Amino acid sequence: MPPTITAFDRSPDGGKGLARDTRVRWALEEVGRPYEVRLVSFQAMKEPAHLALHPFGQIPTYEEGDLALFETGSIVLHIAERHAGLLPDDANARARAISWMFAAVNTVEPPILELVTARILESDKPWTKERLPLVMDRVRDRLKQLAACLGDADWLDGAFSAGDLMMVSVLLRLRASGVLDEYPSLAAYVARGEARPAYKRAFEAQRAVNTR
Ligand SMILES: N[C@@H](CCC(=O)N[C@@H](CS)C(=O)NCC(=O)O)C(=O)O
Repeated sequence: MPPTITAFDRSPDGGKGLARDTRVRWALEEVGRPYEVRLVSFQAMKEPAHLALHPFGQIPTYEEGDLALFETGSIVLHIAERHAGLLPDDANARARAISWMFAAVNTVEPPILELVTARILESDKPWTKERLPLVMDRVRDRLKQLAACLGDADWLDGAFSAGDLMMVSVLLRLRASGVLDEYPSLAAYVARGEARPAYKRAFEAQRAVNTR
């Protein structure tokens, strides 16, 4: 039985691939694992049946046999640990790739989410004008550090891994702000991720749902 993931029945981004089911679709495409998708409305996400799968009433979730997971980091790690293609065989390299997964969601994504919140959800608040430059500075600090780590390499640590998959997914949320273009090596890194056939399949699959 293929795993089943959940996704928005209509993503607020209209199919730009920023909803987090795209990361999970991408991981499944990278390892060549077919999957099914159950679409949920905002209302259904807050009802008991979905809350039993996701304590915070969000998407995506992942169900496979009697296993139910939430949180994209854990879902992508689960997929990467069970199928070849997203984590190196060498134990130390594997541990480093997992560190990059955590860094993506724990260190790089938080200031990016702050920026998205300030630009979109809080754009009409009187204090946003003053706050935005501070939030931008925090994002730029992280991008500068990340660009220094990447250097002129294609991927963060050797071959493409689940760490890159998570990092590219997180950075994609910055595109609309224009700040990613201030760091050409990171913009090129994200473009390399998007050019992967598995990413393209994942993107098209979520777009088909959101433009139907
Ligand atoms: N840390 C979680 C975040 C999940 C999340 O924020 N999901 C969003 C969609 S991308 C959601 O369901 N938002 C609706 C809501 O929170 O009500 C993860 O990585 O899975």
